[in-house]
Amino acid sequence: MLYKNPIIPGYNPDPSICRVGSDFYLVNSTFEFFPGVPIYHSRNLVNWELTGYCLTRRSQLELEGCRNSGGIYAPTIRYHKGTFYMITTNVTDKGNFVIHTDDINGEWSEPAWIDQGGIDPSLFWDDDDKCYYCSTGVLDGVRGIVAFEIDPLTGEILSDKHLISEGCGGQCAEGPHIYRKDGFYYLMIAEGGTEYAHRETMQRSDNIYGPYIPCPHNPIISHKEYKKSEIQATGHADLVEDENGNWWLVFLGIRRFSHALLHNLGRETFLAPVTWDEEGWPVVGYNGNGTIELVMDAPLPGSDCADTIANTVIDKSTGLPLIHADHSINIDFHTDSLDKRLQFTRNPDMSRYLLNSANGTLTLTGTDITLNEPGKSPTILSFKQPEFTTTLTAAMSIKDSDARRCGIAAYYNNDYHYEIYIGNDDNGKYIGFYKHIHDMGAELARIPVSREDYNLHLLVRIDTDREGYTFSYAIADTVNPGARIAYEKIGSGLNAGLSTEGTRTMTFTGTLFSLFAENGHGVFENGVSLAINPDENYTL
Ligand code: 6LW
Repeated sequence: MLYKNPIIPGYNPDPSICRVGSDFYLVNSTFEFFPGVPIYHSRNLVNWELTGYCLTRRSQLELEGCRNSGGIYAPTIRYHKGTFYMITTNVTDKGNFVIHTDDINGEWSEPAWIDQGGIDPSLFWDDDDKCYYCSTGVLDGVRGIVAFEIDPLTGEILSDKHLISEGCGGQCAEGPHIYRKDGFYYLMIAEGGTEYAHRETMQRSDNIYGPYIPCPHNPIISHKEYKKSEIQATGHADLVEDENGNWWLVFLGIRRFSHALLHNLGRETFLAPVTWDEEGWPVVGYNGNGTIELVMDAPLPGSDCADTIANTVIDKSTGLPLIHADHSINIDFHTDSLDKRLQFTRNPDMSRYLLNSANGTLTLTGTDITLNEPGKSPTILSFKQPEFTTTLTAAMSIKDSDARRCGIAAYYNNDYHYEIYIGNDDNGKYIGFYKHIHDMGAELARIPVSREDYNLHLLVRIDTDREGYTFSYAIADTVNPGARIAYEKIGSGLNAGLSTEGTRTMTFTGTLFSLFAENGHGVFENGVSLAINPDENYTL
């Protein structure tokens, strides 16, 4: 059965996965964004639904003053005897902590902090039910992967600490996970750093504390030498076995939007089938060299699940069955609670976000914190850009939007964003377009709104492709952006200006579409839609 990578597109890095019966659960890192650690659910590893978050309370996730790409680093999700565990690092708070729940769709516990530095913590239960912790760390001055026995409910350390690996020759041994198979302890690690040298290695031992021996064909996955591939920086993986005994690897990767070594969608979640060779070592994918493709053919699980039945189509280019995944987004404001896909930047003041399900409006009340401010929580709600070629449409009330600025941005962080907005100043209302890259920011267009149009609506349209973002607008007496209306282009910005490689500090996130308001009210009407357009054949 064919499927398309990435399976969870857009800024969804550092994936970890577990299975309970026929249900797969996957989590990602979220850095400065709140709520933290999304939980995705699937039965076929291709159609994923965002069901909620692990960190939904400030007592679990303190992001005050969090730097860009601070906060929540790589998580691990595991299930053991009726309880789910999620362990991760808040680099802005007290470091590594573990939470648990018996209901994956309910509330999670308060953090149990762990007296161990480093990042990328993981948990492993041995056959005797003992639980072990591993993460990056330094022991007796040596940097590598540290492991010890732990109480997964309290975070109490129950044994001496052991340095079990310094990696298999790459820098930055991180993202460790331990698995038990055929009498061996397998230790899988990301190495090379999360950029273009990223790769995944495997080792094994008959003792959990080692010594570990490396897989003879390490790295088990790497695009370091696969320069022609759109997919790069593959690594930070997790393994899972399905009910049919087939194994799967989820891992992060990036997609270049052109031949340049740049990516603007963030590190995304990819999937590859895994087989085990005669010596008991994992083989990732079918290329025979640890590389993967955007379209892959594999024995996906859940062939009889509703999602597979509903989404199986015939792939035109091969004539083979393919499980389609729809990554378009339709956020409706005629609801009593915010769409789960919307996230805040750092901890929000919820009094500044008001949904009115009766008239289908979302009112944002902006403070004097603008999009440009570092380390703060502006009035902003964002969802992830999942593909290169998209069209966003939205509507705003001109008369009710009295904010200094309120509108919609293509937003990476406070240093990198392009936005169209309703502006209010002493001369009245106007439509503005602004770009901010590094320490350079400018309003590049300002179009006055005539007073007789104050009762009309601003229709916003943002068209994206592999080059950039084109912002257009219309002033109309409808809130239906799909109505036959002439849109006027107001400005554009390049993907390159919102790419991770170009950020002035090391960042780990990706471009979002963001509703925002500064110094007053921004009233958004009906909802926000993001259509996915065909991505014409291109050669990198
Ligand atoms: C994450 C580390 C990494 O904790 O980048 O891809 C860090 N690997 O393992 C932030 O995502």
